[in-house]
Amino acid sequence: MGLVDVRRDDNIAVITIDNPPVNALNNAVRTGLIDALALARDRAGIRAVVLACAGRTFVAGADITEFGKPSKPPSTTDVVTALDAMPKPVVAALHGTALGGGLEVALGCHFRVAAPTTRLGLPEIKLGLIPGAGGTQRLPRLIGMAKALPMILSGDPIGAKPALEAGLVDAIVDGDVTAGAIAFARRLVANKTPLRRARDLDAKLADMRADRARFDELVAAHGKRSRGLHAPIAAIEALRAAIDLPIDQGLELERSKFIELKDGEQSKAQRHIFFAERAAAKIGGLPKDAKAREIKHAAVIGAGTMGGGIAMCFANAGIPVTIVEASKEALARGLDVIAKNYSTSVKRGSLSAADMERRNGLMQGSTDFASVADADIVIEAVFEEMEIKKRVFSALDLLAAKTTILASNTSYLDIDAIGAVTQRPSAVLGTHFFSPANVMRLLEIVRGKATAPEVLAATVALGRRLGKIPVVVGNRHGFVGNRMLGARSIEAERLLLEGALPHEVDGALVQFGFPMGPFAMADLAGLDVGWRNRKSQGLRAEIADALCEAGHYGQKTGKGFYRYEAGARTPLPDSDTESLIVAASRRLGLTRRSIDKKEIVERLIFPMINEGARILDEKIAQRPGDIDVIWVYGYGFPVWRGGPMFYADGLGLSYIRDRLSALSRESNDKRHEPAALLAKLAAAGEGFGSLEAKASA
Ligand code: 3H9
Repeated sequence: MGLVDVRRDDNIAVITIDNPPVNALNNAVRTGLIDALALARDRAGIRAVVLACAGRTFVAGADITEFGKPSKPPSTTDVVTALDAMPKPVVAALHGTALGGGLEVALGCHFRVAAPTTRLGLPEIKLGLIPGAGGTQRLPRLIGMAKALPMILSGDPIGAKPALEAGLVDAIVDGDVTAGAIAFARRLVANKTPLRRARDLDAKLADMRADRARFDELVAAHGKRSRGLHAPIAAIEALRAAIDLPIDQGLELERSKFIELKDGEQSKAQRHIFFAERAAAKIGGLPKDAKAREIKHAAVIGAGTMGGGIAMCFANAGIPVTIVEASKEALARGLDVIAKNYSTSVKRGSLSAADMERRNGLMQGSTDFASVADADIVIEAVFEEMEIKKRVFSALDLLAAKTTILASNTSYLDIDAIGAVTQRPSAVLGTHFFSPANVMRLLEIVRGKATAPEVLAATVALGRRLGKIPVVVGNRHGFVGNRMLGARSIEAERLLLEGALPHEVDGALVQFGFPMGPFAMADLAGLDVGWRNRKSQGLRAEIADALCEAGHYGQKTGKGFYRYEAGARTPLPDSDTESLIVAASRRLGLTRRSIDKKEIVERLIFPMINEGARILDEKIAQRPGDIDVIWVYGYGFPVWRGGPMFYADGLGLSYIRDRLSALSRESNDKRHEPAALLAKLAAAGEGFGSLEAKASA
C-alpha cells in the first residue's frame, strides 16, 4: 500500500491515509488524495466516500518540515477544494488528533464522525501561523464565531463531545471509527441526505453580521496574550473576513496571510522550537534497550513552595504522592497552600470540584522520613545547601527501597557530590523544576556521572507524564539555564552601576519579548537564593548583596530592586533602592550615563549566548536546540525569537563575537571573551544551527 489507499466496501469507497507517525499531509499524501478522490468520483457504483487514517491518529496537520522548502502542488487547499467539489457525500472518520491541515481536510468533507477520544483543533497559532487551507473561513461557518475564534486564537484542541455539541462532528462512534463512518455513509445514501458543505453554511454567522461590536468583544476577551506576535493579528483579520467577505475572498485573504507568516521570521523560530522540543526528548548515549521503569508512587521531601508545586504535578498526573516534612507545622502550612491553590482553580473554573477531590485524595502528608519506603522515586526539595542535601540523601538511602530513584530538585549544586553520600549513585540524578512547579513546563534532568541509563529513561518518561518538557543536561554548577542566567546577571548589575535603573533594564527586556526583566524576576524568586549561591562561590554582587544585607529579599519582604504594596505583586520603582544604586556607582568611582535599550539588550543577551557556546563545547547540553527549549519554557525567552542560540544565528555570530570582544575589553572581564566554539563558528561563517545539521547528517 502507498501512502494513500482506496478500497471498496460495497458501494462505499474507503480512502485511507497511512503516513506514520502522525499522517502529516506531505506532498505524496496530497497527490495520493487528489488521485483517490478522482477515482471515487468517477467510478460508477460508488455512492459515497469515507476518508480515514491508519495508525494512531487522523491527519495531525500539514507536514511542517516542508514549510522551509519551495511548495510543490497540489496544495492542501487543492485537496480541500477537491473534497468540497465531490458530487458524492464524503465522510471523515476521525480518531486521535485531527489538527491543523488535518482538521481543514475534515472540514472540506461533507460530514464528520469521530471516535470518543478524538481531539480536534487548529493549533497553527502555536507555530506562528494561521490555518492556511480554509480553517478560518469554514470553522466559524460550521460552529459559529463564538466557538471558532477561541479555538483558533488559543490553538487548543477540543474533545469529541464538545465538538459534537458545537456541530463540528456529526456523530461519535464507539468501536472501529472507519466501520462507524462506513455505516454513517450508508445511512446518508439510504436517506438520500443532501451534501452539507461548510462553505455554504451561513446561519451561525448571522448574529455577528447584525452586530459587529460582538466580534470586537470576542477579540477583546480572547486576544490578550498576543504581545509581539504577528499570527494572532493575522488570525483576527482572517476571522473578521469570514463575517465581512464572501467565502472565496475570505479564503484568498487567509491564504496570503498564511504564506506571509510561513515565510516570516517568527514562524521559523516557532517551528524551530517545535522540533527542538521533540529532539530534546532524544537522549544521546542511552542504550536502545534502556527500559524505563514505571513510577507508580512518588514522595517529595519538603513542603515549601517547590516541594508543594512538585507534589501537585504528581497528583495532577494521577500519581499518588507522599509529602514529607520535618515538622507538623511546616507540613500543615504546605498542605494548606496546595489546598488553596486547588480551590482557587475550582473558583476560576479551570478545575472541577471532583478533580480537586481526586487530586487531594492522591496526596498524603507525613513527618516520618520512613514513609518514603513505598516510593518509586523520591524528589528532594529542601533548602538549597549542600550539607543539608547530603544529610537528606544519606537518610533517604537507608530508608528507601533499593530500587527507588533518588532525585534532587537542586537548581545549581553538584549532583555527583550528592550521589556520593549514598550507596546507589547510579540511582541519583537531578530533577530541576521551575517555579511555580505545577505551572512551568520545563524540567531540567541532570545526569550525574554515575546515573544509570534506565534511571534517566524512567525520569524522562515521568517528566512527560507530568506534562513537562524534559531536557537532559550535564552536571556542572547551575546546569544550563541558571548558568546562563548567571552570565546575564553580571551585566544586569553592571548596567545599574553604569547608569541604568532597574525599571529601565527590565523595560528593555520586556520590549524584547520577555514577560519580565531580570530585576522583577529576581525579586519574585527571592534575592537571598542568589546571595547564598554567590557566597558559596566567594562571589559578590554589589547591589543585590547590599539589598540582602539590608534584609530586602524581594517580593517576600515587600522590598528588593522594587517596592511592593502589601499583598500586591506589581513592582514599583523604589527611591531607596535607586539611592543605593547611585551610591554604589559613586563608591566605585563610576560616572553614571544614560544607556539605550539596544545596548541593554545586547549586554544582557550576548553573554548568555557566549555561556551557551561554552555549555555546548563542554557537552553540558546535547544540542543548541536544547538550550533554546530551556530558555523558552523555563525563563520566558520569547518563543517567536526561537531561543538564545537560534536568535544568535539570526543576528550572525561574527557580530556577536565582535560585541563580546568589545564588552570584554571595556569591562575588563575575561568572562565576556568570545567562547572558543562561538569564535570558531563565527570565523567559518556558520551558526549554532550547523552543529544540529551535522549531528543529524
Ligand atoms: C498546518 O497544518 C498548516 C495548515 O493550516 C495549512 C496548510 C496549507 N509535520 O509530537 P510527537 C513529528 S500546520 C511533521 O512526538 P505525540 C514529530 O516531529 C500543522 N512532523 O508525538 C515527531 O517526529 P520525531 C498543524 C510532525 O504523540 C513525530 O511526528 N499541526 C508533525 O506526542 C511524533 O510527534 C500541528 O501543529 C507535523 N505536522 O504528539 C500539530 N507533527 O519522532 C503538530 C508531528 O522524528 N503535532 N510530527 O521526533 C503535534 O502537536 C503532536 O505531534 C501530536 C502527536 C499531538 C500530533
